[in-house]
Amino acid sequence: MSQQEAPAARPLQMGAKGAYIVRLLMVGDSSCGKTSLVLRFDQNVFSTKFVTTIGVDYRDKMVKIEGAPMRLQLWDTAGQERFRSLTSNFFGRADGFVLCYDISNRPSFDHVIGWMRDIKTRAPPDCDIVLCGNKADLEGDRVVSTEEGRALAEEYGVEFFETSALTGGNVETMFTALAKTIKRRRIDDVEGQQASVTGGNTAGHSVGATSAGGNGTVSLGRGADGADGSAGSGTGRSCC
Ligand SMILES: Nc1nc2c(ncn2[C@@H]2O[C@H](COP(=O)(O)OP(=O)(O)O)[C@@H](O)[C@H]2O)c(=O)[nH]1
Ligand SMILES: [Mg+2]
Repeated sequence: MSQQEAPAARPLQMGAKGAYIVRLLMVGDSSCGKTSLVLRFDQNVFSTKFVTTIGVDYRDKMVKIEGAPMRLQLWDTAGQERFRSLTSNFFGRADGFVLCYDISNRPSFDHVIGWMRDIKTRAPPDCDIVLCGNKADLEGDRVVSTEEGRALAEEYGVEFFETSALTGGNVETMFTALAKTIKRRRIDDVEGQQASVTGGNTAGHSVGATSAGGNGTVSLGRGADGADGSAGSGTGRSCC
């Protein structure tokens, strides 16, 4: 992937109400918490009920990212095989993906590879991805370590968060980070505004610390060895 040239990013579509339209798809195995993450982010609620998502659900969430109004369209897909061909029709129009697994469910983590393959074959090359290990509150049942999650994210060059829809930990941070990455690639870079951004690191995709007060377990890509300064190339440029 490091050999690949970065594809030209399309500008984000501007909606009628003066906000950029950002299509985010929730993908991952059934019951890893996709619907719960969307509900936590959108309404700040959590329910223990498992309501099967049929096909695709949709919610709108307005956010302001670094001054840019963005209408996040959250497409909450069903993880079951039988819906797969239906949901994958939506891939081609996505701006970003939240690829979820459940830290207490090993197969859901093993299947990340398949989901990633789907994204890479069907999604636009300039989409951004975040890998999201959900149910971080279930520490006692954890079977996927944070390091494994982070290592896989690094391998793919995508951002990584552990979240809990139950406690709300890191949920907003994760969505905001993805929106910020998309904003930088699809608005700032496209409009050639890097030079005017203060504080350096404009290419910066990534990451690390999104400002939104992440408690808990944010961790990203290349933090550990200080390599995250290498912004522009390779790793941070997630997709596809
Ligand atoms: N402990 C815990 N349970 C969760 C969390 N997120 C979702 N769940 C539960 O996991 C089940 C499946 O969640 P759901 O959001 O429907 O998963 P989806 O199939 O991926 O949309 C439900 O019983 C939720 O209450 C979480 O962060 N922590
Ligand atoms: Mg669901």
